[in-house]
Amino acid sequence: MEQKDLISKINNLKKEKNAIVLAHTYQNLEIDEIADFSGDSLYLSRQAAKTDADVIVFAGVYFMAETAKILSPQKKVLLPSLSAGCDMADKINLLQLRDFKSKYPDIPVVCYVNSAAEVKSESDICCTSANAVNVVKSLNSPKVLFVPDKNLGSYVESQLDGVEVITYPGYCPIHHNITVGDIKRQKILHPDAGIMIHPECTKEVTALADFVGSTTAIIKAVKESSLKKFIIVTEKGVVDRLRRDCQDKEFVLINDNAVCKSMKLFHLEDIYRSLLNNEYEVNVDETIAQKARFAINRMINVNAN
Ligand code: CIZ
Ligand code: SF4
Repeated sequence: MEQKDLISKINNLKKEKNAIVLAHTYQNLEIDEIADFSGDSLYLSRQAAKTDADVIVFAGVYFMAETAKILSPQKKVLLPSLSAGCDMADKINLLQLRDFKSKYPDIPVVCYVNSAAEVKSESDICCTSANAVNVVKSLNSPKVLFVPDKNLGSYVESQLDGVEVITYPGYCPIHHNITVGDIKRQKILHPDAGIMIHPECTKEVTALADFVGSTTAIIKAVKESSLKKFIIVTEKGVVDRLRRDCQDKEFVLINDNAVCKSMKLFHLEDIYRSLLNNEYEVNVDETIAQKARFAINRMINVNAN
């Protein structure tokens, strides 16, 4: 089927089923053609919470679809493939969280949204990379536990005076495997480029940044900058969108491995099939959902302040 026919079939099905498509910034660019909302996980969770659609197709990874379901329990939430997992979220389960908490009793737990629903359900508050510093600050606690991303946790600590962030040893392999050598090599090749780094990278890497921020913050900073060239140190989807939206500027992806396979699973055909056959419905046990909803809503309220 030609792309334009596929797009029109998807749009018809969306109308027929009162469905919306949410697309994460790391998705294949073609998904934006039919997405109602495209952006980072914080933005998409806000859209999931306030939509009056009956069906949400999540073009993202499993924890994002779970978060949408938690926020909109009466809606049908579809993920076009159940293999779209997140290696970072898989680094901690409920038992590991309980074990971590038992070593540091009475310290609030901040849980990066890149985690399973049951991990969120036993955390005090969630955060995303866009609001992690504000979320930790909002707790007014001299110590916090931060799961599962040790890199984001240590970045947050570096941004706050007098707060100890005790991190769980998880990480995103895509970001964690980017090295100081990668940055130095690209800097030699592109000495005039701004270096824009995601805080899921190690602290040795973020130390070399001109700017550190979430995907949305990086995109905004690039658009506002007078520089013409940037080395982008996060997942490839960000570079794809910047090349599409800022054609007067030049973008270098840090290396060819900065590609999240789970995020690239979906093409327009998959969105069509998902809508047509209601594949695959994501559900969260209501007892877990209720507790996780509290942690997610608490985050959403912090960021709205
Ligand atoms: O929060 C998100 O959407 C992710 C996974 C990255 C970012 O910085 O936006
Ligand atoms: Fe998870 Fe990393 Fe992929 Fe993001 S880029 S979805 S953190 S594995």
